[in-house]
Amino acid sequence: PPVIRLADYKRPDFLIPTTELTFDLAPTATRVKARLTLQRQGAADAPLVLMGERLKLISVAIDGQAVTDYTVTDETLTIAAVPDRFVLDTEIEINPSDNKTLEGLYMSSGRYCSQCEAEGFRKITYYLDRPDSMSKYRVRIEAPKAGLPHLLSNGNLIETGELGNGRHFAQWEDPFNKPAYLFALVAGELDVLEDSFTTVSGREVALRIYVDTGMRDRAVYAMDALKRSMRWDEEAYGREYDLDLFMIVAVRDFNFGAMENKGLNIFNASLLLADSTTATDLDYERIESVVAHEYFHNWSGNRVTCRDWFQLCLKEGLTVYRDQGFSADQRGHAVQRIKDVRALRARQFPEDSGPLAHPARPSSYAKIDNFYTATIYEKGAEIVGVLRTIVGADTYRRALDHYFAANDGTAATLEDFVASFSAVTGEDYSGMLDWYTQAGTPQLHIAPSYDSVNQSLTLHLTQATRPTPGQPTKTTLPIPIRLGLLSEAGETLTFNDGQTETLIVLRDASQDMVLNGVAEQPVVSALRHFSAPVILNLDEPENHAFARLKGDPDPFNRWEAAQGLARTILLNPEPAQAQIDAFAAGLKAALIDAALEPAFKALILGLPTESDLAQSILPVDPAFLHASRKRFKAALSVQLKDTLLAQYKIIVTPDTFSPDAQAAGDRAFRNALLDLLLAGHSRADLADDAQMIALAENHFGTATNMTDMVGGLIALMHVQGAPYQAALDAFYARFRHEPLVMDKWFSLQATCPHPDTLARVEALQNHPDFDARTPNRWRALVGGFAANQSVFHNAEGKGYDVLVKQVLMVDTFNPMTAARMIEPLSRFRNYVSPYKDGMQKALETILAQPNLSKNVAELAGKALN
Ligand code: DPP
Ligand code: ZN
Repeated sequence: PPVIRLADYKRPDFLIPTTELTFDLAPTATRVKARLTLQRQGAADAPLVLMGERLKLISVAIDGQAVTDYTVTDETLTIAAVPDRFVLDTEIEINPSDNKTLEGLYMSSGRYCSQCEAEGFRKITYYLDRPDSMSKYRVRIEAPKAGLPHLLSNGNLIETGELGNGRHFAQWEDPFNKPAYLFALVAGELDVLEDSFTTVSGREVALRIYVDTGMRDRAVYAMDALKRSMRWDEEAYGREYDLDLFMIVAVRDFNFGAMENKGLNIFNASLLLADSTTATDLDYERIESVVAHEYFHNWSGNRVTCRDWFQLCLKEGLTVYRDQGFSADQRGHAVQRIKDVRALRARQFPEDSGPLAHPARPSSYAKIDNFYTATIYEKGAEIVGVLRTIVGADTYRRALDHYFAANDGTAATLEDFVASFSAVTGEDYSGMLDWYTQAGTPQLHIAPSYDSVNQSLTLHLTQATRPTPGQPTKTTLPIPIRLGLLSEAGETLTFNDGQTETLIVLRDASQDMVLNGVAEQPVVSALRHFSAPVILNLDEPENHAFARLKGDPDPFNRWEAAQGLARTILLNPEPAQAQIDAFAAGLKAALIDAALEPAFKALILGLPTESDLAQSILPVDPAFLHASRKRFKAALSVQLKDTLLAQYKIIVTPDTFSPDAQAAGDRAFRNALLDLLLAGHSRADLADDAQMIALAENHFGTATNMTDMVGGLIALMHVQGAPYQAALDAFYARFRHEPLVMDKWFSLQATCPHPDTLARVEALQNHPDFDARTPNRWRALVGGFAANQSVFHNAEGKGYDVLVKQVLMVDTFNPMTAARMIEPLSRFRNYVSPYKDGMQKALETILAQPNLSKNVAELAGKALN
């Protein structure tokens, strides 16, 4: 497919100061009239070229005069000779009920809704559909009253009224300039949960969350999260909300998680609706963070938007960083950091080391939809964190205040963002731009050498980044390293006259750093709180990691020590018993440590996953990794049984459910304990195991919330057979009419790491409740399966066959969603045969398909290159 390049950026030839839209809604024939005021800012002879796709053009007029001299292609409307200032009227017709791309205007459960980011607005009307084309919008929606009582769009509701013939209208006006990707329209039958918020300056904002009829109670948590987000953004960033009304609508069919349309956020229902019987703690946690994320976009994204889609990370990286800060304040900094890093390593590190690696600011793309990636979002957030660590919290806040003030109402670039830091400090941060423009995860190597005579520690620091596609040579980056020292017994060691922690910024390829006053052979605790998104290689004997596990005051590095020790064992085909014993002892000490929170203990119990391990070894043999992990978990289960069981029994489930962090931490720990207990005790024919199986069945059977039900089901996966099937059937019987819970039912089965899962997934594709047109359901089954390392990587290639079939089928109607499933095949070169060849063949089969979408063609092509 043709490629768009950052280097070719040109500002638009025309400005559109105002945009007036009139919608006449009808499921198969919606009419959209657009009246645009246009002003030339480019060359005098530049034609007007508007984007438009799948639109049936009815009429065009300039300054009231019908125009017939224009050219229409599949993607554009061109009018060759136009005045310097004029009013353009167009009318088009679209078919929302037939729009399964879920971009533009479409229907979900009988309701109209829209998704315009990145380039969906061009499926609604002819327009300069690019983020630097900002306009003031007035929107009129006309529709039958029956079935469509609510007619919503951005901004403030100006007028509503009757049209006769059982029809009505609503008139909306958004006082803020915005790019087309932030436009939204919703119409339908909805229940509304109402509340209000008083801003820091005393303005009253009406808050409304619109949900499916009967679901109002499930929006209560999201409303609470919204109000906390609004307060937090005032306190942490000085950002106040700017309209009198803030609305959120939940829809079932949605390509993304959620969308920050000005004043009218639209959410995937899975990220908005929750109650204790249908949502897990993870759902609550994600709802809280996504509600915050979309709300925070009101400033980082809407008030200051992106000049072009290459700058996507400007709004996404910054907004993820902001929502992570919010979640950390709500739920605990250490636990949040561990979860964020775990997600970064699970999704971004693999992307950054494979054929789809791209910088946080890419230099070219075929479809921008393909760049809503972990790199843009998660690495983008890490880069903001790197900057903040380097300049410090106070300077960061001043720089952000400057950024919002200086760029308010504009479409900005990453240069503008970085320049705000220079503006407040007078220093040069251009090195930070390299973080945005360079792909690949830097490798940080630390070689410590201790001089006992001089009591000094020399740290030899080096950095290097491997080549990535299109970037054979790499530059060095500013890497902040938070560092402290421990004794081998795990006590904090001071250095440099009583210091306990220091921040080193490595800017060159190598640098020596000397710490003085180090009284004994130290254990280095580097990259505390994961101070930069790098891969750390630290030269040290193994007992040093045990010292950190035991006593590092930085909880992140304590968790990291356990991960590293477990990884060493898991990657060794024949680990020494002494190694396993030592790990079990270290783990036990952490589990019984009353000073550690349960949420942290749950995380420390989570051994590196098979996909984590796949990044630490070449070539990857998924069968070996699975067997190794299973064996190790079973060994720990047997060795630690008494401790695990005792801890399990200590945690009491309170009578009333609370979704708060502490209660969720207790549940997470209890479920992690159960999982490990069952990992080594799942044979019904052994008396000892029968007891543990009964425990898991009871855990599932008596669960009073979804978190514990899912925990019970996961524990029963170790058992398989009748107990597992009985639980699945009970779950289905109880929740078959709850779409969000049925998504879990599909996903749980698809992620079960048992060889029978392949046959199960093959059968589930034909289950009456499976529906590939609803992205949530499709991702639950197909995405869950593709992430299930040992099952997806089937030696006969049967797992790949399932994926190929599903991707090609979904690509015919929803390319954006289909393309996201290419990634699991992309790192085929890392795998041993026969997987390697099977994955490559799967990609070739996809690429050979006639009429492939640009989305899938771009990613499959890159993966094979
Ligand atoms: N901008 C959205 C988000 O990241 C994605 N469409 O929240
Ligand atoms: Zn976002």
